[in-house]
Amino acid sequence: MKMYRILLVFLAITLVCSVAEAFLDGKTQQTINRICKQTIDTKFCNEILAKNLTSSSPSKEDLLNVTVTEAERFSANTYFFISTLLRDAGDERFGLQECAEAYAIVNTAFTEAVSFFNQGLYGEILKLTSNVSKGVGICKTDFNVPGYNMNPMIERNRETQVLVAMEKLIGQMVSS
Ligand SMILES: *[C@@H]1O[C@H](CO)[C@@H](O)[C@H](O)[C@H]1NC(C)=O
Ligand SMILES: *[C@@H]1O[C@H](CO)[C@@H](O)[C@H](O)[C@H]1NC(C)=O
Ligand SMILES: CC(=O)N[C@H]1CO[C@H](CO)[C@@H](O)[C@@H]1O
Repeated sequence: MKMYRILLVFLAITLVCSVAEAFLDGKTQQTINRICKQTIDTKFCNEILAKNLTSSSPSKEDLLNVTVTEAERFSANTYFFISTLLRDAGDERFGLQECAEAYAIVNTAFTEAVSFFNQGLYGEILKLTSNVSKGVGICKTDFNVPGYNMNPMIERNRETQVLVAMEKLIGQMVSS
């Protein structure tokens, strides 16, 4: 009886996992894997696409749409996050102030990317990626943030780099 119950739980877990995995069709999942392997955080890249796609067989444009939309949302959120950190920052404000300036640049570029996407100007999106990289470079992470063991901007910068790499890779796919 006990064995049977364990087996049942195991089956239920397997079922839930396979349903979650099987949402995207095989070809789409392959494409996504190929894109995400070229970024520095495969898991984050996969999550962005898997969680936000609404069709199981999306077009390349759908992939780009999710990417530019999420990139803008992420950078706006990061800009807001930095402003909340600045409120509590003491003497070490300088690093955070630089990151705020950096993410103003990143956010402008990601916002522009959404606007280019809506106009069908996919090639223009590629030109903005250097602005994002430059912005991320301005946000140094060699300072302490009160309340954090590790500077939270390290992770934010990494995720921004993933998003801009995705815009570049998927933008090239769509505009070629
Ligand atoms: C992009 O995605 C949004 C929803 O996230 C949707 O409203 C819009 O129609 C999409 N645009 C295109 C061109 O597919
Ligand atoms: C990109 O960077 C250039 C040079 O710094 C700047 O002139 C331009 O306004 C930026 N574009 C966007 C959309 O951020
Ligand atoms: C609109 C929407 O569902 N956005 C989600 C996209 O994916 C990110 C990362 O997994 C989620 O945090 C968002 O909620």
